[in-house]
Amino acid sequence: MKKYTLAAAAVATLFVGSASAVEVNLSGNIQEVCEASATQTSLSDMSTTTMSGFSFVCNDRDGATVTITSAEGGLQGIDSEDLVIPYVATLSVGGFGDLILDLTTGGNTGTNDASQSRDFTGAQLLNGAAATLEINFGALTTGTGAWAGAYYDQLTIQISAI
Ligand SMILES: [Ca+2]
Ligand SMILES: [Ca+2]
Repeated sequence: MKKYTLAAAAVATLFVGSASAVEVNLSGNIQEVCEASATQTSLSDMSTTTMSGFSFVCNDRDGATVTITSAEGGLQGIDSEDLVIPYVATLSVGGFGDLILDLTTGGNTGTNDASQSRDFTGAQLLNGAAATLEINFGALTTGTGAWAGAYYDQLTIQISAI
């Protein structure tokens, strides 16, 4: 008699057990960060110099393009539009390759907004890459052939997600 009672209780449990569920949706966004920064932003003695302290970070999976642009296409005389002392700017990014802006090809004539670009992969830039910028005037400022006066140029170094 006792055995029969136990079996009945087990069957009853099977029929009353129902199920229910809720779904929890998880989502979120990671903001795109594509930034260039520098700790030193001026050079005023016309010496061939390697400037450190540049860095680039970009979390776009496709990578990014880094562009360096010279406003005057050389170190321009303050009272002589487009008459320049040429130089070469070399941006070395994280050991992944050099971006070279060679402003010597036009001789002493500078073309405004001369620029050069190079692509870097997302993996190269995801955690940030340190960079150096070398400005190389060669022998042009130490020999003869450059007029006296003040000279200036402005380099813009830009990073853009691809
Ligand atoms: Ca100019
Ligand atoms: Ca992209």
